[in-house]
Amino acid sequence: MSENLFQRLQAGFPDDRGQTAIEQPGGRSDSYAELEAASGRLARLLGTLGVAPGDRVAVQVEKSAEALFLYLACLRAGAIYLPLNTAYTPAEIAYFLGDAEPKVFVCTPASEPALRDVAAAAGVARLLTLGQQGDGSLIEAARGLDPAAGCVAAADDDIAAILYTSGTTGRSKGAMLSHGNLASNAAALHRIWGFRPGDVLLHALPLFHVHGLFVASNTALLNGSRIILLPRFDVEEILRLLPEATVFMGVPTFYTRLLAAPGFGAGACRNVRLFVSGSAPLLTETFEAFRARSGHTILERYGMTEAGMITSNPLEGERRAGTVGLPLPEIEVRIRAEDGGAVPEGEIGVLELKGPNVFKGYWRNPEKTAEEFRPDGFFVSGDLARIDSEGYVHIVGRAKDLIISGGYNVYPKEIEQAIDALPGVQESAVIGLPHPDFGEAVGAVVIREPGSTGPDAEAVIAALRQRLAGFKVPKQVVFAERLPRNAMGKVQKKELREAYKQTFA
Ligand code: MLC
Ligand code: AMP
Repeated sequence: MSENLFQRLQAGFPDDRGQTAIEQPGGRSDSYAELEAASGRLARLLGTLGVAPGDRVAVQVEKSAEALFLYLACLRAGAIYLPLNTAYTPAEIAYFLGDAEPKVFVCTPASEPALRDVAAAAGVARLLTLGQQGDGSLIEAARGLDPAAGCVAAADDDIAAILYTSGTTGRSKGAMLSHGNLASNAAALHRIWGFRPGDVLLHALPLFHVHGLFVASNTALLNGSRIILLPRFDVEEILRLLPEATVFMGVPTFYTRLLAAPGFGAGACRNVRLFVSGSAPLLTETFEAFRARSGHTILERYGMTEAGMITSNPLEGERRAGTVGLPLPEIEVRIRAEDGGAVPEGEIGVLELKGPNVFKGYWRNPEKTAEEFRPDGFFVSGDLARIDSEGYVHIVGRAKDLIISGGYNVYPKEIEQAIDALPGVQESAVIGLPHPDFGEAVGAVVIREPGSTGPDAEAVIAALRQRLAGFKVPKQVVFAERLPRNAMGKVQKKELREAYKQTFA
């Protein structure tokens, strides 16, 4: 069946459209009727701005009901939604706008002065603003427009969203996700996680990544659920609101922070039926401490931007610590050597996958797309894994040089390039180090040019802050005489990780 994702979600909206769709604690609640009307007005607005199907709409805004309505409006208009992390600096935004060439860019009223020239330089036709309280020129411009906007037809392969994901070369690539990709993944999760009438989602994830936007929001909307939308993860707010929820999703940092809160226990979880974790490895000790403290077994799943969700521990049946469970329906996974060759059963190799969830390629980058697919259509994840005799997938590491800090991906190459460009620096190596809060944190080992006395650690950090999102900036910068290399001249990051592993202990 080929249908716009919005229509497929709509099929799950409650018959009584007066029921709550989005509740913002301390703010407004919007019913499903209001969600349809608000996204309709915004879809109309996109039309009046000349946005045609296939045009990109880039968005860097704080989390709000309106941000979700804008996403839905893009679906309805056939536009390609392009969400951007609020932590990105104007220098980073310049790259995304230049690469994606959106017709419209929506930013916050506060960031507009800094982004006006960036948008103009990228040739963006219209710059609009959206504040966290629904303020700004976007909603103003949509006021009074006809809410009955309808929904353009979309084929399964039509692109619904582009999500940028960094690469090992240091340049971000836009992963193109189609209506069919997102619809199939939402339907699969809805089914395997047993979504049912009355489910309430407590939503504390950002809306600009797969986890918060597609896994959490699409699945809950498809269920016609009430979504309690928090602007960010805040332990006190979670403890206050968790008793109203039946489903909660988070990155492992959410769970370690909950465990660190004295007020957290079975009482707070009394109505929750499902805790989901993903985006980074959940430590077995966290899994077990959570079970002991709350009586709940966290369900860990595994996914990535290019493919949405790939595997999940079962809802019924054993949820195994240290595993990411079994492939979702219609998704095939296999383990291969890095060169694509066979690997004996049960051994470690690179996880490859195929299914209706797998993206349509990188935006305007057919070479990179071709590199990451096997001739028989399997996508190479870059994650090292093994599949045990009962089919459970264990993610044991990464073939790609990637750090995952608090659920955000950081590609060392990008940070190394920024450090190496600083005066007085000869070279650097950026590594992920164990961190009690973020799981992994970014650390940098810097080699100064011979005879150079600067920069010092503070200067490196200050310089990087100007250019890079805060979560990418190293939490620790150390200096060394040289980097360890193998006979081929390749920096031995494993050795560095070993040497500095106690940094954040
Ligand atoms: C914030 N900071 C981080 C950070 N988040 N540093 C390292 N890693 C992180 N993840 C830094 C900021 O730059 C700032 O530094 C300081 O911490 C405080 O910022 P904050 O915004 O107030 O932090 P906080 O609200 O505590 O955020 C932490 C967090 C957040 C864990 C709640 O990072 C988060 O929501 N993470 C979830 C990411 C996510 O959704 N991932 C899904 C990707 S999808 P300074 O120095 O400037 O003060 C995907 C596919 C899949 O991976 O399988 O799901
Ligand atoms: P992203 O590019 O942000 O979509 O991040 C995807 C990456 O996150 C995957 O390739 C994995 O390396 C990692 N990831 C996601 N879920 C898990 C998990 N449950 N366990 C371990 N790694 C995970």
